[in-house]
Amino acid sequence: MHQVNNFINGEFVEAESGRRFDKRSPVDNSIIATVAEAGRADVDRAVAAAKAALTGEWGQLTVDQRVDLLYGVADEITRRFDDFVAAEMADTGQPHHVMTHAFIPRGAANFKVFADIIKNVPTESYQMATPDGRGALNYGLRVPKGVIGVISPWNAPFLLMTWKVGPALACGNTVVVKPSEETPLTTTLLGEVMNSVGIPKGVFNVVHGFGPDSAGEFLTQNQSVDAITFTGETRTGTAIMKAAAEGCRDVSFEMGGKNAGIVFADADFEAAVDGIFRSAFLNTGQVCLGTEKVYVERPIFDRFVNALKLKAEAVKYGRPENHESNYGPLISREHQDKVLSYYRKAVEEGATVVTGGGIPEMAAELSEGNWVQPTIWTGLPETATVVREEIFGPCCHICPFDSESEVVGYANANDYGLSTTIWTNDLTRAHRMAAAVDVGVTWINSWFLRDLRTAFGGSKQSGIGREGGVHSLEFYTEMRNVCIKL
Ligand code: NAD
Ligand code: 6OD
Repeated sequence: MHQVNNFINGEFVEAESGRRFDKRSPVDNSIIATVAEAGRADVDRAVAAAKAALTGEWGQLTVDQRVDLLYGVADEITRRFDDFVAAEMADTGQPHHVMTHAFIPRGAANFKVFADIIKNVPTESYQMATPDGRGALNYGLRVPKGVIGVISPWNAPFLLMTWKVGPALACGNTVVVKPSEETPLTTTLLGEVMNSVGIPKGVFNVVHGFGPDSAGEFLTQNQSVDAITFTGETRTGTAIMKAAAEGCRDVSFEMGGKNAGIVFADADFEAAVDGIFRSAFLNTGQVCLGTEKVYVERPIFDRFVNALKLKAEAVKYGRPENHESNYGPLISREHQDKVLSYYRKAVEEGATVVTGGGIPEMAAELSEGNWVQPTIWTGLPETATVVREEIFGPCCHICPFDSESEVVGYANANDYGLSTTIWTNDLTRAHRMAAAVDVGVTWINSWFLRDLRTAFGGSKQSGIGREGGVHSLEFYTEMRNVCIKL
C-alpha cells in the first residue's frame, strides 16, 4: 500500500491536520494508497515555498542552466519509466501498452520540447523613427509570470500534468500542482525526480486533496498564486474562474468536449473504422478529445456500424499488467454510475443499442471493478441527451448524413468546441470542413496525433486560451516591451 504525502519545499510531508484519504484501484476497488489531504495551511505553505523559490537559486539560473535541468528531468523520467508506468496503471487501471506507448513517454517529451522552445524562441524587436532622426529600438523581454497553480484531472494524469508543468518551469516559473484526488501517484513520483536531478527546493510542489472546500479551492484562493492553469470539467472551470477574478489573475483552461467524428464515403474504410474505434474507446472513452457522436455518410453507414460493432465486441478486459488486455475500467464507482445512467437514458430516449449498454461479466477477482461495456447507439435525434452532453465514457451514437452542410450543422450544434476527426480522401473537402467545424483542434484522417509545437485548446465552452509551442509562452510569461531612445 502506498503512503502518499504532499511535496512541499522539496520534502514529502504529512498534512498538518494529519488527515488522509483512500485511493482505490479502478480494477477491483481495493484500497491501494492512503493520501495526505492538504488543508489551507498546507496549501499556503506550498505557495509560500513556490514564491520564495522565484527569487532564490532558481531565479538566478541562466536559460541554458534551466534547460539543462529540464533535460535532466526528462532523462530521469525515462530512467524510471517502469516506476511511472506501474504508478499510472495502478491509479487508472488502463492497459500497459497505453502507458508505455503514449502517456508516460509524453511526460518526458513535455519537459524536453518546452526546454528546446525556450532556448530557441526569438524575441520581437522594432526599430522606430523619431523626430530628432536618431530613432529608438524596442525589444521584447519575457519574464516568468510567477507562481503557477496547476490543477489537473484523472484521465491521463501524468501527460496532462506535465503538459502544464513542463512549459511553466521552462519559462522560469514555480508551480504548486493539485492533481486529481483519483490519481495522486505519478505527480508525487515526479517530486522524487525533481529532487534527484537537483531542481531547487520550492520550484515544484504538490498538494493533494479534493476540489471545493479542499486543496483545489484553497489553491485558487491564495492571492500569491499569479496564474492558474486548469484541465477538467467546464463547470469546475467556471468555479475556478470566479476564484481567479479576485486579484484579476490570468487563467488557461482546457475543458470538456462533445466531439464529432465525421466519415465520408470516400475515406479509407478500414483506417476510418480503426480511427473512430480509437477515438471512441481509447482509455475507456475517458479522453476529452474522444468522439461520442459519429456521423457516417449514408452509402457506407450500415457497413461502418457493423465494422465498429465487431471491434467493440472484441475488446479484451483485464488488469493493466496483463499485456493481453487492451481495455480497462472507468476511474471510479461514481464515474461508472454516471456512465451507466447515460446508458439507461439512451434507451429511455429510444436508442437502438447496437452493442454493449451495461456491465460486462467479469471474473470474480475483478467483479468489484468499475467495468462498463463499450457501447454503440443509433437511431437517436440530435436533441437526445447522449448526443448533446459529454459522458466521458466508452460510447458513441452513430448517425447517417447526406451532405457536408448537414454534418457541419450537427458537429457545431453544441456548447463545446474542442476537437473533431474527419475521414475523407478529398483534401479540398477536408480543408473546407476544417474551416467550417468550430473547434480548436481538427484531425484529418487521424486522431490524437500530437506535435507539441502546435496550438492546442478549445473554442466555446471547451477552453480559454491556447497552449503548445510558443502559445504556451503567452500564458507562462509576461511579455514586457523595452524602448531605448538612441
Ligand atoms: P474535474 O473538473 O472534476 O476535476 C479536475 C480537477 O479540478 C481535479 O484536480 C479536481 O480536484 C479539481 N477541482 C474540482 N473542483 C474544484 C474547485 N472548485 N476548485 C479548484 N479545483 C477543483 O474534472 P475530471 O473529472 O477530473 O476530468 C474530466 C473532465 O476533464 C472532462 O470534462 C474532460 O473533458 C476534461 N478534460 C479536458 C481536457 C482538455 O484538454 N480540454 C483534457 C482532459 C480532460
Ligand atoms: O495532448 C495534449 O497535450 C492534451 N492536452 C491532451 C488531452 C487529452 C484529453 O484527455
